[in-house]
Amino acid sequence: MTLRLTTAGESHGPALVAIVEGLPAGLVLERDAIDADLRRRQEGYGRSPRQQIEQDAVEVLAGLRQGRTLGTPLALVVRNRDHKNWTWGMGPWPPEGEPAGKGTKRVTLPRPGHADLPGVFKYGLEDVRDALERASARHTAVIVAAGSVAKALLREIEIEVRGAVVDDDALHARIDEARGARDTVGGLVEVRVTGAPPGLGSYASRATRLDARLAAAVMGIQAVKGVEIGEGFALASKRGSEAHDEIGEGYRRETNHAGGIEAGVSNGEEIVVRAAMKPLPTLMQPLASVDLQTGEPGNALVERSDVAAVEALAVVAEAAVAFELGRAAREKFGGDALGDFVGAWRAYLERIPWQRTR
Ligand code: EPS
Repeated sequence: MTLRLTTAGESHGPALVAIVEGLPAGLVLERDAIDADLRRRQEGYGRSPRQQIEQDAVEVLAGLRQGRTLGTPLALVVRNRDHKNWTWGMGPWPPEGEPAGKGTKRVTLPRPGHADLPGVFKYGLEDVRDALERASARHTAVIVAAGSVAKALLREIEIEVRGAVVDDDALHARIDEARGARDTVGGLVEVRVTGAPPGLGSYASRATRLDARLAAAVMGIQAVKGVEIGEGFALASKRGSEAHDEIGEGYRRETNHAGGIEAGVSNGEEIVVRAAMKPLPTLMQPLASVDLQTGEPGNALVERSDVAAVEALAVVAEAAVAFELGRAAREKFGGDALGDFVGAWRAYLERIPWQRTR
């Protein structure tokens, strides 16, 4: 038993879609809780005016009846309100009538740092828009919706997941300065998971290691260029005696250099994942590029974009981590009905001598 997530959707297409497979039957989902997470993602400082157009809300098309999961694939949709301005340029079928609205002109000047150039080469495209639309971080809206569902599942076994920007008192000032300079900024976020028991994930293979899975899930978010677990890169310059967390009463640790994961398996301490976001690549003062149609030098595409999305990343990384934790929990505790899942978790906690609360 595992959780699976499949998503689809372009930034200015009709909607974003997520299908979550592997949820137990009988899990109560609250629309308001999912919508609250979607709003948190939109609220960060430095976002583009696009966020005033979008008021993200989840629609459920399958897998849920009267607020309870059926144990069948859960289909989630978040509509793009902006699509009404792009119906000619971004409709799924060949457009009719004269070009109107946005996205009607071919984009040929790839932005350094975005999907534009590698996407065009890889897929044999003539219009950069065919690459950038799917690569856009707009996609993260459905990651947050799916993560919100995973958080509901994790709460049943008393696991909480919370993302935040790493202490950065000057973040808003940095964003204002960058906006003034027609530039962009990145930043650091951290996700903390409390209540995870020891034993999630496995050292049995690369693909089952919890740290590898968390890193892949977080690195898979747009603009993330670095991920670390616990003290991560700083551990490289420590001695073993300073780097490892001694085992004490109740098999608990006083320190948490490892960030709650040893050998790819949760050890019962808080799980700590950090991510570094690069400055966003759409610049109002564009960098140099080369025109794909003429081969001549030119300035990269300039279009409406965010100055920063670090606060949004904290919410998206929280969702990505929650989904991976949910997946690891489904693998460990299984069960078709929610009660089977929770019962297996209780039985496991009775079997191990780990002291759950300090
Ligand atoms: C993005 C560019 C901007 C962002 C978008 C991500 O879109 P637009 O060009 O429509 O203003 O606003 O993020 C979202 C729409 C969102 O909801 O997060 C990009 O190029 O990745």
